[in-house]
Amino acid sequence: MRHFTSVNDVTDLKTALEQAFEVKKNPFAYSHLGKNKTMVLIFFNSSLRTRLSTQKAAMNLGMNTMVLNVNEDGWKLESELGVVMDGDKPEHLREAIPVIGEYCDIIGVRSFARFENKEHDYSENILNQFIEYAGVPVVSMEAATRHPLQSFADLMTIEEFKTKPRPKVVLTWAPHPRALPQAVPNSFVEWMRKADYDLVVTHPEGYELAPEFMGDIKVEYDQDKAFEGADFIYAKNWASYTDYGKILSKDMRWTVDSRKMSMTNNARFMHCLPVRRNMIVTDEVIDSPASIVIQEAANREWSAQAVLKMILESM
Ligand code: AN0
Ligand code: CP
Repeated sequence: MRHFTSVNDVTDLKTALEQAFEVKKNPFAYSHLGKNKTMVLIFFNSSLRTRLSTQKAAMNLGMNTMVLNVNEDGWKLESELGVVMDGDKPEHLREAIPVIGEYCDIIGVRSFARFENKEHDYSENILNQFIEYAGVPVVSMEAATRHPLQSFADLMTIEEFKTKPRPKVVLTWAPHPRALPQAVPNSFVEWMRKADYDLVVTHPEGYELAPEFMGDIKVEYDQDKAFEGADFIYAKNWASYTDYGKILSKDMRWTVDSRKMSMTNNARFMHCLPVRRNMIVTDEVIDSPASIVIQEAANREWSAQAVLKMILESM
């Protein structure tokens, strides 16, 4: 593996999962692999889990890590080509990226959708500039349209908790006060389709995800009906794709609560975190034994480590 930006960079999902469970069982077995190698993690947006789990994964492999919070510790970076740089951004990605590449062996980058222009966000302009100019492997730590390290950890978690070979997995939209990207749901759908689970997506009208992610997955607009017989409930808010970046609903009837969970097949509750309690999910559900959000977050270390290991092994 050279870069990791989507499920398409994984040649074989089964092998990737095996590697993740192997490093989970024995985290330091490959601590020689990354010796004298450095990973730089670049954040254009906030993070708790991704920054800590990815650094930890790199350290488990013997790597050194450096973190740069663009906008806070670093120069603000211009990403558009051909602009007269007379604004608040003193440096262009065209120089910054190859310079960073000189100092490290792998770059991790987090750069969310900006919701200014749909085509621009969906072209993955920033992530693709990193791939083009870094000269070293690039790992997406959530880009404009995908969050593959999250989805890989989600897949591990479902594999660990499933009680049948092909569980019913329900991705449900839930209300949130601010506009959030489609990266997590896009990626989740992409990975669940590849895993061939029985995937159902439920959301209010107007929240349809991009067709290139949904493929032939059907939307069940009735959330109660979607929950029937579910083995996993994966909650997430996202802003509208069609009416790009808009909040069309804050309908609290979509909050995941105990009544809805009681219609499932004793489903486990999942969320990528950070989660707003009593918006996305009630305290009662997230504090119940059905909730596996902490175990899910814990797997972020192992999905990242499996990815870094595969990259280091092909260097
Ligand atoms: C981000 C999102 O929805 O993409 C990150 C989730 C991992 N969430 C927030 O900004 C709250
Ligand atoms: N789930 C996730 O990526 O969390 P952070 O935004 O805290 O990294």
